[in-house]
Amino acid sequence: MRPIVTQLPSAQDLSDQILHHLTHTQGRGPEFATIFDWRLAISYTIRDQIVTPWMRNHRTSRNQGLKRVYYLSMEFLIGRILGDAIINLGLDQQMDAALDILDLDKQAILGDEPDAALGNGGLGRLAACFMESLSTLGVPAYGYGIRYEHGLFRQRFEGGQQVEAPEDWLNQPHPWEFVRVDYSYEIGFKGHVETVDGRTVWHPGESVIARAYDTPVVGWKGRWANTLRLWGAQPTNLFDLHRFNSGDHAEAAKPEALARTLSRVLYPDDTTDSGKELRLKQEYFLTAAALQDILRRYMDEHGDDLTGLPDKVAIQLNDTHPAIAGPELIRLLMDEHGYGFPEALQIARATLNYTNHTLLPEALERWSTWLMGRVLPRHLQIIEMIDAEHRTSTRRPGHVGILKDDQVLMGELAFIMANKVNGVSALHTDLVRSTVFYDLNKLHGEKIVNETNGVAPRRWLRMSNPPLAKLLDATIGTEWTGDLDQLRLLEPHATDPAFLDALHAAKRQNKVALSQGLLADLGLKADPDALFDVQVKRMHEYKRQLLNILETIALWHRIHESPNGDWTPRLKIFGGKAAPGYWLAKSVIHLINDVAATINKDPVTAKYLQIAYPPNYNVSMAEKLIPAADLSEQISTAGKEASGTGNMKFTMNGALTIGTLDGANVEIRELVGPENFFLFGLTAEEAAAEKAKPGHARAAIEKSENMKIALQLIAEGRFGRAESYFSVLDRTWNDDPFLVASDFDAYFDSQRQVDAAYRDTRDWDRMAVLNIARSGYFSSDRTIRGYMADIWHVEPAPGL
Ligand code: GLS
Repeated sequence: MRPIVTQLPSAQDLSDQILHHLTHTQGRGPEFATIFDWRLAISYTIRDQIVTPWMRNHRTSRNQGLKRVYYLSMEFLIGRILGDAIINLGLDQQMDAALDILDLDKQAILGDEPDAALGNGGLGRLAACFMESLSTLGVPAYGYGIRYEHGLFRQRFEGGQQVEAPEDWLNQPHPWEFVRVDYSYEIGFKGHVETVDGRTVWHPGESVIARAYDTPVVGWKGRWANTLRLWGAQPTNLFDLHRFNSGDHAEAAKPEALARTLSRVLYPDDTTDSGKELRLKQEYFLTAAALQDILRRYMDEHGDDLTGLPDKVAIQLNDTHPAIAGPELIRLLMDEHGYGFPEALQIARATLNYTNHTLLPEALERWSTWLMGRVLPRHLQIIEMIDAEHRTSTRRPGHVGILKDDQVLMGELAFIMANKVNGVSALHTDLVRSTVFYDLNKLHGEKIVNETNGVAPRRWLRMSNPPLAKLLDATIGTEWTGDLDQLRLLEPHATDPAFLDALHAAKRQNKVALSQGLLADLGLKADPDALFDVQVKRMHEYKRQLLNILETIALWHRIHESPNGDWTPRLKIFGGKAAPGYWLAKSVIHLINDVAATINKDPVTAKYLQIAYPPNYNVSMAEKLIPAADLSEQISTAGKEASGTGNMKFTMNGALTIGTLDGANVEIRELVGPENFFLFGLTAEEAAAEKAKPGHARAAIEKSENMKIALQLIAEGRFGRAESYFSVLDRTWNDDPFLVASDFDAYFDSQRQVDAAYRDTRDWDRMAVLNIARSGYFSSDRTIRGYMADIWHVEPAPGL
């Protein structure tokens, strides 16, 4: 492979450039510079290095007319950029030395960068990993999203309860982006549609400008960099000067405020359909801007004949959020470029693809035809045409369709408009076929493919876990970073005592670092030799943090019963945010915090059990928690978690999993070996049958001594006023839709097996090695190769 960054700068070069940017870009002398000034100067220095492969991408892709991938996503959960970019450019050692020359503290500099939190959870983080892998593999690609001024809210706890505060990452210069004033598109909403000389014309009643902000995303070894293009909304008329001059300042600024609302906030719901007009407008804003940009680039490079579009353009819709792309592309082809409906439909269908990320019914987007008709009147007409065509062509009138009960079903729309539809794990794809898209699968089964998710090993192993990365480099060489299957070379070391000691020491180093953080932030004194048991993810009933905390309570009770027993010391760590309106999830947060407050100050159990719930879980916190975990909690009700990606990160970092047969857990278990995985609980099929039994919750609770005790202790007010969690208790006894009770005993027993296994340190470490060694499949490079072959039919740029 030809290295493209031919000459890496030396430490001295870097330190000179940093000083140059400090002076000439930041306008500060070193004696006055703050951490922030230094961070910006360092970021500009690193950005300069990315520009070379970035320009090469533009030149090569354009000159050679390469096919491109366009990834449309309402979320990109990027996290911090600087550390990842340094690693990918291969500049970590030089940068360390440069910072030594300048006498700067690397951790303080990296820690000063705010997380770019333009996403809620797995779906958004997957998009960020995909962007990195596309660059690593040298595939010409653009990510398109929204430049939200406020990313995911900040979480803090007051009296154990979640309190949300706005996030403010753009309240300071963002050194990674380039504003493209020349790439601005007008986006219309509302208004009316008329036919003039046989052509349909949409006269929008409102419009805003979408302006491009580009962030380069550099791949491993700095060979290639793609663009993440985020759209910011601008008013079409900045200001009502007449009004302003007449003294009505607030009123004069209204058009601007209205437009900006569009890109102001990320919707904080995960796996629910918010169903708000603003959300529909945001989705259209992203999609319409992206499609105008894609067509402009295509016509610049290939001329005005758009029939060849699918040969040069593959568009991926990240869930249904950008599903309006189908009707919008048809609209552009028909109304702006003069194609007839059948041809436009055919071009659009050959270009678009759709990933389904969830089966939860509340997450399947539906818009009332009334709202769709009001906000996007022309699109509703086109949706009606697509629907009618589909019913006719499949000869199934009245059967499966996009329009049902005065609603537009966005999943059906995305499916019908897609060339390929994919699920995100083997089990999930099977369930896509047999449940949500049962009818469409019968009609178009060939469309559905599986692409099991993956994560970027550069960020999630090399960057976030330096002790382990160093050990891997020393043991199997460095090539694993770009070819994660090479982790297999570790297997023979699973029986090598010296290697096991070194692995244990690497894990312990991460646990010590985390313990120091927990002491500083929460005042919690953790024992680094305790089992670190971690559940971090969004708070959602189906993810069953409740199961985890109830098991903790039952365990606490058991330790009290025999305080001199041979218990395995454990630190239970929770992390995650609840959507602000999701009251049940918020009650579980409250419960966990109250239980933690009680247990952590209990002198009888202190040696054996502690709980930590650091607030504001985000990408940066994940980078600290995951490398320090011994046990990964993946305990969702089977059939509910489409894939999970945290589960993969833990495995790669040498944590063992306690989990159900859900999402990608199934594949993790198969690959690492069932003997190296703590399995419990009902299967998806059994869970569905159990749920159908009347009174299943009460029956299961009555059977479980441990669960009864846990519920009773809560009801007695041992952790706080029982009324605080009344809704949780009531739902558990009377409904329990996610089968906490049915799986409780199996989970409790499995945890005791974990206790026993952890006491045999050598054997635990051996299992950890096998988990790492067999995790290569979960690289997002593998996932992207799958999309390239099965869905996009695209090749890396020549020479990459
Ligand atoms: C999600 C699923 O819930 C996760 O299981 C999955 O790993 C992720 C990426 O495919 O997508 N769907 C969703 O709406 N949010 C998610 O995180």
